[in-house]
Amino acid sequence: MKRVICLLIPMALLAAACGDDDGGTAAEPVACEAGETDGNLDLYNWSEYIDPDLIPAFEAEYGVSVTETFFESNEVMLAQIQAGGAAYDLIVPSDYMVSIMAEEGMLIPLTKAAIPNLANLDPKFTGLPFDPTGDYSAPYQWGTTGIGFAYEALGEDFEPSWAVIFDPDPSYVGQISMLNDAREALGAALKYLGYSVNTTSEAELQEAVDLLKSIKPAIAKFDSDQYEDDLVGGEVMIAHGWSGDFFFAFDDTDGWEDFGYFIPEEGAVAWVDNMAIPRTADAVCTAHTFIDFMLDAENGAALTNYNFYASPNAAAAEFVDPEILGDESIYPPDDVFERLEFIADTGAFELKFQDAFTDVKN
Ligand code: SPD
Repeated sequence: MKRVICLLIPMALLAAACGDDDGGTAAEPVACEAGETDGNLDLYNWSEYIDPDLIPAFEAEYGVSVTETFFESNEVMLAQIQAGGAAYDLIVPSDYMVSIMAEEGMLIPLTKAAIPNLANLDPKFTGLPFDPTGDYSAPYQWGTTGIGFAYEALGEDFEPSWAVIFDPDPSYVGQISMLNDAREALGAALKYLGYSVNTTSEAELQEAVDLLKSIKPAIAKFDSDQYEDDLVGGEVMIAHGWSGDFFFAFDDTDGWEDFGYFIPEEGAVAWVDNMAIPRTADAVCTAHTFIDFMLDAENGAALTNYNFYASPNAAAAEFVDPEILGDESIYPPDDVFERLEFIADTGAFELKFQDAFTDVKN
């Protein structure tokens, strides 16, 4: 059975879990200069994550074209990069996935001299544990994972708890969606149970599996792609998902009065998505130039003003819509931030998370 499951999982996760945990051979840095381009850019990103005006602006400024392809989970992206089909030049992995890919030698070290706008980063977003030297990645956006809801389901006065999902009211049973993402869905269950999202205890993980299985009849679907549209479209009443995706959908449909988002009181996941260059990239210098372009103060602000995720770019703050900057659901205050946990690379235990989630869904 283990062997079958191993075959369904990206090789980098297997490397640790199935015995080869030595990591891959490190990729060599490429000599690029600031503003240099060496071909068109193939960008592999999460969907609805970039202000569409920024792509033509980059193309016009640098005389290259950008092709965007989308992924909906870190593991899908990892598997695609390993399959080696398209040679993506720039990817946007989350924190723990940067660590996994760097460890496996899948990322080209950044030539920092080609990215002068790294200086714009908020120091809080440099030296992060998943890439302590910043050699492999540059932060793109950050946010939280919580619960989007229809006021029709929860009313105005409710307990902001994961119980909304794990002990659901019969009135909205069957109208709940959860992220189709092992670390996030199990992470939510672990938080509700009072455990770390980065547990490496098989017993705790099993409790999370049992909990998710017990509420499966209440779950309409596991989905990471259109849950926010399902919420504002009335297909579900409660959705587990990423902060900015909800706000984007509320804004898009004028739904601010009917829908809301909260970070559960038991604690939740915070994450940072990052720009990184896979070792299979063709246009490595263009990728560096694109990273620099995205770290420009006004371009960084345009991102946040478009996708409602928080910016790691300190210089961008003056150009971010003050309403967004002051919104505590987007920029959580310190007391909320203290309850958040970043997903970390659990090494050999990653495979157990993937197996456990397969078990939940089957
Ligand atoms: N629509 C863009 C969503 C980006 C979400 N990335 C979050 C990953 C957290 N593990």
